[in-house]
Amino acid sequence: MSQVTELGYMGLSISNVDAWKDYAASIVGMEIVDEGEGDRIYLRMDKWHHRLTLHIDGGDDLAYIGWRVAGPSEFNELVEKLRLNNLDIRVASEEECEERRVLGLAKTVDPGGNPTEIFYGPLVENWRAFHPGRPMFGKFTTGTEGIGHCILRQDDIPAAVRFYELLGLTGSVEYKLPLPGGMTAKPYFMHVNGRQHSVAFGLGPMKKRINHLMLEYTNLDDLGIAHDIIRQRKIDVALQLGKHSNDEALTFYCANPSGWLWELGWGAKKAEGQQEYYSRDIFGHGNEAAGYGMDIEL
Ligand code: MBD
Ligand code: FE
Repeated sequence: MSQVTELGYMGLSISNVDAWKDYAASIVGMEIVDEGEGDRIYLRMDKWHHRLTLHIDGGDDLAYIGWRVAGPSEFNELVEKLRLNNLDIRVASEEECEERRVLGLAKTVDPGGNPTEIFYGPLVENWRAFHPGRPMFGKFTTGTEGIGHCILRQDDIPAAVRFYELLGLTGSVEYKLPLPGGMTAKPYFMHVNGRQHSVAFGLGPMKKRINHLMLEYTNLDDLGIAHDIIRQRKIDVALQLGKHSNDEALTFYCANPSGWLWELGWGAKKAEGQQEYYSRDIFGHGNEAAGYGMDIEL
């Protein structure tokens, strides 16, 4: 089937590499890999060569998002399907594949203008144990569920839904949230594997391409320790600890050194087949630091 299987990797534009190394490793627990290229470092979350690439180019935003497909025939089918739907998609050179450490790669842009890559065959360094940047009780939840989920900027919601449905994701509105001024936010959540959602959008206008990246720990204590360190260091928390109604994950949202959010979580339930919607979260998620595009009452 020509559909993506997981949110496999992400490229982030950053400016302050020292702050990012400290944040990713000492707080969140990722493994830093520096191969001496000078313009980038890699972040490991499991045995893959990397899951995140930090490009030191001053952008402080999402650079690209990488969706995995199973193998070459699924890759060819999906590229063909996107072309038949009038999308501009370019199959990348061998050099570009090497750069991403994958066997096959194509590049396009989603309707929100977010650079989007389709790939198969990531380099998995099975011989190199994941070595967290700080002691961890458990691991990051990846495997068949990808690295996590993200909220992306989309100006044309129906166009975004069509695009992600072409990639093989399904989903729709999962919340109706009253906004000040009598408006209602109706965010969309879409999934493609066991993760309750891999991509979401429709929470309102955004300054950056990405509002947040959600990462999940397998062990609650790793979330607690990340939360302790964030609080000790007085790093901005946009949404306090709380539990979402859709994925039932215990999460909080903290600012990263590029000024957007990472949602750190634990305990998400798996995607279900039938549609539901909610008008609030289960508990918590109180608003704290403002200005991160999460000034909504959940
Ligand atoms: C999420 O992961 C989220 O970020 C929001 C805003 C609502 C429900 C689940
Ligand atoms: Fe989220």
